Amino acid sequence: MVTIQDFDCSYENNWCPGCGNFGILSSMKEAFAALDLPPEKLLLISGIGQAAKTPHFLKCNLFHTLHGRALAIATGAKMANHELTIVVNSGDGDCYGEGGNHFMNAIRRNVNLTLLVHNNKVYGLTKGQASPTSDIGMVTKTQPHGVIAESFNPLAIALSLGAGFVARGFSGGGEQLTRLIQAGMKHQGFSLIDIAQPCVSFNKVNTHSWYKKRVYDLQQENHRTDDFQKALELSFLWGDRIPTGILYQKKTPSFTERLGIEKDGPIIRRKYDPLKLQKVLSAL
Ligand SMILES: Cc1ncc(C[n+]2csc(CCOP(=O)(O)OP(=O)(O)O)c2C)c(N)n1
Ligand code: SF4
Repeated sequence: MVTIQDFDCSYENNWCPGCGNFGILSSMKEAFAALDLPPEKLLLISGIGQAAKTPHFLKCNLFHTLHGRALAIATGAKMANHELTIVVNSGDGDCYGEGGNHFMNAIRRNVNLTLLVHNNKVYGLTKGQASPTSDIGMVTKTQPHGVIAESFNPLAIALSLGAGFVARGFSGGGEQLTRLIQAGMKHQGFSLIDIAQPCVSFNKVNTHSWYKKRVYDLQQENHRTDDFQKALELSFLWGDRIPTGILYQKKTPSFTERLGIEKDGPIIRRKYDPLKLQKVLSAL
């Protein structure tokens, strides 16, 4: 039986005390153990940032790549070995800014992986500049007159691109966040969990207590996760009430199913045949 301790690692963690990332890390370990997923079957992939450091603090396979490029690497890894369970940790800057193009195309392809976006609404690692999800008017050191661009809405964009699992979590959500991560990982296709995460050092607006007053669980309202129109409506709800939970879920063929590569087993286990390559090259 897999336990939480199987993912423990001794790498030094220097996130600020009180950072929302700690709650996400705990829920990840709990979800992996609850799914009875052995560390060797799990691959964590991340880009650059405070959120992207998360895989360092877990004992399993990991690939720490370039800023914004985690989903591109994850797509390749899934093609090479579709039997691996892949989880991507990304920040709102990393995923929706530098990696925005990869975000859209991973959804369109329906790559079977779980994307956890630690959304603290700022660039944390580089000390608090505005990110794509900063609210209009937000004052930062580099936007002293307030952000002038409209905020990026990841849930609405994911829904409009056909994502089959779209959810919002809260880093202080404890058991609910663990449940969401488990559900996302069980979903056969692309799953997005955008996680509201306070940055205690650089976001003095969207604090832990600010979220505590506003977040509510969609399960309490008997939300139907197959209602696309309702999900789209909920994706725009941000203010006094912030919905958390699964907004929308629908199974469609995943990337590797569409490619038809699953039936012959993972590519990494197939024999290399130079003659086949020669044939392809000579036909060019
Ligand atoms: C191509 C590139 N551009 C910029 C940087 C500098 N940089 C490193 S981390 C970061 C911001 C990360 O912010 P976010 O993804 O929101 O994650 P957080 O640190 O808030 O968790 C930036 C701009 C970089 N490393 N590479
Ligand atoms: S700067 Fe913000 S995101 Fe980074 S560790 Fe500190 S609180 Fe967390």
